[in-house]
Amino acid sequence: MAATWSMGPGTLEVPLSLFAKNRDRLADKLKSGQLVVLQGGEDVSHYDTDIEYVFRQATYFTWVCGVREPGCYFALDVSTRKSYLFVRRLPEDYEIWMGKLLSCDDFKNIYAVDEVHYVDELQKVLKSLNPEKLLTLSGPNTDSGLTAKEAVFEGIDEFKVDNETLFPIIAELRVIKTPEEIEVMRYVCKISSDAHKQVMLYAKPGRKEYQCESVFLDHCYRVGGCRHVSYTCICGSGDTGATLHYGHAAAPNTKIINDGDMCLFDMGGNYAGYAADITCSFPANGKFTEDQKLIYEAVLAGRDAVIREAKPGVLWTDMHLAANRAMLDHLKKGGLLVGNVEDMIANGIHGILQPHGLGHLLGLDVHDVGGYLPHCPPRPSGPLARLRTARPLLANMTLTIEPGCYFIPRLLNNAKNNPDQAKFFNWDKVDKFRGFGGVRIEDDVLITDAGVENFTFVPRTVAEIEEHMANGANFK
Ligand SMILES: [Mn+2]
Repeated sequence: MAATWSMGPGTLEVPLSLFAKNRDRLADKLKSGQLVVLQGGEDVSHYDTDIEYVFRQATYFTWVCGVREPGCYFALDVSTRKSYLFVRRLPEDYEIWMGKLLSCDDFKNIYAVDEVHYVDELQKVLKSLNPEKLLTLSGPNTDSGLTAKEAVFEGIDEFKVDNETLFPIIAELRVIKTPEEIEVMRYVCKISSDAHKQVMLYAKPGRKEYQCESVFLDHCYRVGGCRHVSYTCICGSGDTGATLHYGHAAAPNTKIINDGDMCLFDMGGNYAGYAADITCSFPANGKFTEDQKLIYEAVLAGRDAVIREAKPGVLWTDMHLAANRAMLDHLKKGGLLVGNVEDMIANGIHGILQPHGLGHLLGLDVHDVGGYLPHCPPRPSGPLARLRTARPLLANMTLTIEPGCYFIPRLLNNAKNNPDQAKFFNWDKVDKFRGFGGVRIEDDVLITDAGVENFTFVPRTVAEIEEHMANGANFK
């Protein structure tokens, strides 16, 4: 029986017990007589053509069984703890175009589940297990507002179906990572860190942003076996660094990097479904100006405050404010802001300079699930409403810490026209930063009993970045 999955020599061997443990944790929370049924993702065509997107599995499905192909169902019988995978019954032709047809026994070995049947046997097999109830998955993703796709199959109306019980339980289990999951996260963050370091050595004035993106993709895939990145790469430089979701189809990282630009590169690999999400900001020419140093170190002060203070029991909303305070204080000392930092916060100055939240849960989804489950603090109103969670931290959560400072023309203009906000800015200085873009520092961390374990290994201080870009020093 295959005990692991990997992308070959030199890449991480992921034990299939990772998924078995997730199933055990789930069964522990459920009752005898309940039968969990999940439907995996389907192939998606490019519009009306016969070309398909490279398949990516639904993340709840990955969590429970790690199955990497489309068109499957999965069932977990809570009474016996037995796992059932249902795969497509493929035509003989498949073998001509796609490779050897695998038997159910082959799949059993590949995914280490108890039984494998074809999807057309699903209703019959589930019936034979005589469950009191089927538990299907339905619930809101609080980042996207979309709903998890509930399992449906022919003959499901012959069962008693409960689509409410499963979602909050499985989402909460996903928030707390097991040692096996943490090992995968460490790996994908290390690969992504190394890829960022390669990008920093490659980037220079005259190169295009997308060429830097390409170096990142190459390292993650060629060295780390990451076939996917976790989200569209954001490769801003100079003023494009102030566009928070730069890199999309209408702004595809095409600017030429100029001497004097700050680069803001937000990119993360994906391995075995698990996501990294790392941002590095650095001067394109390898040497910080005084202005760049001021903004960079203000953001770094925010990052450092959270790394210092984060631990189980601490509220994420408080961490957000701690980062904001440290940043505003640094900018005040640098002469960009004037007045009392608490007054600045009361008047929303932090939301002008950093319109996004401090960070988010991280896992199989880059914005991972569980931010606002029914038992958690609700989404705050006002300036903290953009936070993707307001939860107290728990040991074995994985999150990003990503404070930033941006000079976004529209927000600066709003502040200038608002007397309650305008008074906190030294406009003679601040106006000179229009076109600067922004700085974000994003680390991926594990909350431990003692505090924080940082999975991110990139040059972070001004001295480390300059040293790395000058000499390629290898930060471990
Ligand atoms: Mn992020």
